[in-house]
Amino acid sequence: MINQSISKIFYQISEYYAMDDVAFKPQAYERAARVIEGVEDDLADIYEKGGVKSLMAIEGVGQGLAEKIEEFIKTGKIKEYEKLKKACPVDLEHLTLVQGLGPKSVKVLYEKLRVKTLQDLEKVARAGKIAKLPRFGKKTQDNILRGLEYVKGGQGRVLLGDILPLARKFEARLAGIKGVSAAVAAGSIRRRKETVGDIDVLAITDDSAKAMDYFCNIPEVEKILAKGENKSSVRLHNGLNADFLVVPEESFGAALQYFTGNKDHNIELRKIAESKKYKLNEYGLFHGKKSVAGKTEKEIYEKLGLEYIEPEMRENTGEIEAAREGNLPNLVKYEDVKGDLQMHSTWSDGSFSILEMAEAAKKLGREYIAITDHAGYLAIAGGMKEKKLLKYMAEIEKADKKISGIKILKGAEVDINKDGGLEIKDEVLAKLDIVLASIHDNFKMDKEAMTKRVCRAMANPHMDIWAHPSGRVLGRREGYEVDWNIVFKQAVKTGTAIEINAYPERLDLTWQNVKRAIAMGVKLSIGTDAHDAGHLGYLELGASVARRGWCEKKDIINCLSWEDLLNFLNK
Ligand code: DGT
Ligand code: CA
Ligand code: CA
Ligand code: ZN
Repeated sequence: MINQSISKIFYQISEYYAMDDVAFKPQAYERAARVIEGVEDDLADIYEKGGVKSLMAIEGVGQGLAEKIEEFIKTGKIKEYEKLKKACPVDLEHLTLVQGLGPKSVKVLYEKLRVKTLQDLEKVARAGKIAKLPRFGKKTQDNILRGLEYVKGGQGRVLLGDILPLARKFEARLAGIKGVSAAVAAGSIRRRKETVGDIDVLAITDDSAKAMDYFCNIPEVEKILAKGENKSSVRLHNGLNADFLVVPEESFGAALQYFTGNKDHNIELRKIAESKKYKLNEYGLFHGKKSVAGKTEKEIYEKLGLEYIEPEMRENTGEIEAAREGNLPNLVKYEDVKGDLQMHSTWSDGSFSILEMAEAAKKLGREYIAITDHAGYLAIAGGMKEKKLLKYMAEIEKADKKISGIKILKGAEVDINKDGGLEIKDEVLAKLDIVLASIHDNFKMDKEAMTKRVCRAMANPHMDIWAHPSGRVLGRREGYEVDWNIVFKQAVKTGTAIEINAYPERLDLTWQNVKRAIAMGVKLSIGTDAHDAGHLGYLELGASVARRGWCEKKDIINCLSWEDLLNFLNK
């Protein structure tokens, strides 16, 4: 599959042109890079079947870009990229991961200090050399050092959204092998943690050797690290390790429990077992030598005097106590989420038309969606002002009339300005069905000022949802600081919902804050923030954050019926 390589190169070309403020090209390359990331078929196959023309059928790919793709397929290189890279030979892919380091700063750091890699960057920052550069200063240097720590901390982990499809592929393929009666990806994937360190797959089979051979030879494997009778470890081409374990049927529940974790949850369970004179391990729950449970997780929890705890909640943050007291929440189910409340179209920085997004959402079974293109000053993202916004609303109404079986809300994602004002006039906001508001600039305000900014925005009666609340981007930046207590109180008081952004690198509100928010009575909303029809499937990632944060149906406005949702929005 060459799509990923081409997408990466296009992103970098985009950044190279952004270094020099070239017009249009950065946006064109970035958009194509994003679309290509989501294309399911191999570009090489598409090209083989229909040549440059068929590549041009891809959204955002015109003749020029299609020819670049052709060049890569034929020669393994793109000359334009090689030229740019030669002029500024830096590790753009990783350097731009550091918060606050845009392409332009990367260029200056290369020209003045010869910074090419993350290691170089760390060296000059620690030596205090960045602080001495004009327009950088000590504060920027400190920020770069903090950003570096964050990037390093995330290295070796991948986003759940990137790995879940692969984990499911493994499960399905293994389940199709003769003799295999169950195959489940356990570990952090089963708990739906936002980032994943490795893939842990368990299976029951009556032919262990066959399953092991199969697993060690799947096309994704780069190298076999260890191969045994019941356990193997491999390294995948994507850099992750995968562990594969075969367990007997009577121990499956115990193994699944053990390898789902997390570790702290397991340690607590083991303590409870000991207090009841049992012994708990990956083979079962034992009384002396006698197994008293092990086939299913349920019977293990039961024997320990606990209600069954869903995997997403197993983080040792109070779930065991709640299970003992019969106080677990009635956790929201994935299928309870009826609609998607944030997505973008070609009216701002999305890749698909309003109708195309609606059709794709309908195919996925959504009952309603909100189209929420950027409005305000975010020019890079095609932010609309009032006049265009009115035309856009008419277009949504048209699409809504045209399509049946799914309802479309007229929405917008409006910029919150530095003072907490919304960047669109109230009289126009009043015409929208749903108003999301979010922070896209001035991230580095101090906590108090940021808290005031958000509270003031929420006080605007037109604002329905605060979108991607902390602004965190996994592996890139931690998110800004607000006083969550104050903000949650204000959300309740003003009836503003807070978003769980389902985009794989955001998953923000974080599950930890979800838990605090709903305990205070805050209502939450889930939005995929899709910029491409291929992103609409992320909704389940948002639901997984809700489940990790102990949400019930009543906490999530996407679980409301269409009528009740309208009532909520009209309040
Ligand atoms: P990851 O892979 O870093 O995203 O996180 P996990 O949770 O998948 O961790 P991993 O793959 O190291 O181990 C899988 C599970 O195995 C883990 O969630 C709990 C269990 N486990 C691993 N090491 C220990 C241990 O030392 N004690 C106990 N009780 N359980 C362990
Ligand atoms: Ca793992
Ligand atoms: Ca593991
Ligand atoms: Zn946004």
